[in-house]
Amino acid sequence: MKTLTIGIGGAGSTIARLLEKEGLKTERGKLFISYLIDNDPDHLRKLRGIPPERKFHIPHGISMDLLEKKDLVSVVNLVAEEREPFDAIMLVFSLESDFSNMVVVKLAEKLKRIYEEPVFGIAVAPPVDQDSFHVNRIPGKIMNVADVLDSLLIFENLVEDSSVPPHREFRYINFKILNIMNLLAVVGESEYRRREHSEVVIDTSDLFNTLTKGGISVIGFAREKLNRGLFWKWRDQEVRGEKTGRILNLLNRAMSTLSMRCDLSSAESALVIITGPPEEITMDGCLSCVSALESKTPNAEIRWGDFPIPKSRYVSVVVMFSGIRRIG
Ligand SMILES: Nc1nc2c(ncn2[C@@H]2O[C@H](COP(=O)(O)OP(=O)(O)OP(=O)(O)O)[C@@H](O)[C@H]2O)c(=O)[nH]1
Ligand SMILES: [Mg+2]
Repeated sequence: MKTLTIGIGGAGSTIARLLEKEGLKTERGKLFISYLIDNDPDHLRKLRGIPPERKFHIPHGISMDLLEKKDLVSVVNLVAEEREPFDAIMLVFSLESDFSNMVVVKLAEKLKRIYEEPVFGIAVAPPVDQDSFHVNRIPGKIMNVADVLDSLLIFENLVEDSSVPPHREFRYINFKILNIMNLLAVVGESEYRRREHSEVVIDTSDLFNTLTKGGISVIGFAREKLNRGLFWKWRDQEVRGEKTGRILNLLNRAMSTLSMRCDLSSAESALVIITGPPEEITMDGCLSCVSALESKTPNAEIRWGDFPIPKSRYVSVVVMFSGIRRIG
């Protein structure tokens, strides 16, 4: 899947630039093409690697009228000149910032009038259990932006790994977003599609159909490095049950580190993707994941599939929930 990514505000533009710079590249070129919008021109200048013509400065405190009639019209006109074909538009921003939220709503409305492709949101949010002015306003802001987007995927600015120093926390979250988006983008890319090995093939339409409109979406990811020395094929004593156990264990880990804490029982849809070398992915493992999800999300429509990557040294599980109405 190729996405036209628009980073809005300080957080959004930093993440969008990371996606273009470190995001996957295939024969079709980069999977993320990024445009950056911010009210701080110095910040935009610092984000190297994105051509200046794809960076927009929108002055702080601009009136809504001017924003809609002038600045965002220029943004949309420039984006419309993009000749690379893409499958989705992705607006990346921080829910905390009023500036970003205003731009997202107005920009999404304009883009949806021109493009048939879905317009998704990727938002970072302050930890939901903090009691502050900003946090208390998050649910209202979610409703506001979720209304205009085809789906809103949220990442809490929360680092579960205590070895990460405070000044590296944003970087850690940004790389987490990068890794997850790379994985989602690769699903459906034909050169990576190994139909011959797959138990159940998953593609971009499964992804789009899971990302429902309204409410929020969250995602979890866990992986395990395979302990393979030289000649592992001859020495491999693992039995089938162990592989299934590993997959289920990864699912549980993925569910315990969801991108935002929320009430899963309200989810409308769920998707689980198992990746790794084909010999490590068992049908039993996949089906156990599906039943585990069924019990956690009784009302959700569940999609699943595996994504074999021959010779990969990792087995990983990605799980996504959408249409969630209750956070915290
Ligand atoms: N995950 C992540 N969060 C960030 C990053 N930079 C800032 N944030 C968070 O996002 C919040 C909003 O910051 P910005 O995106 O810079 O805000 P803005 O849209 O530029 O709006 P202003 O408030 O006008 O600067 C901050 O309070 C931080 O908590 C980043 O690189 N990654
Ligand atoms: Mg800023």
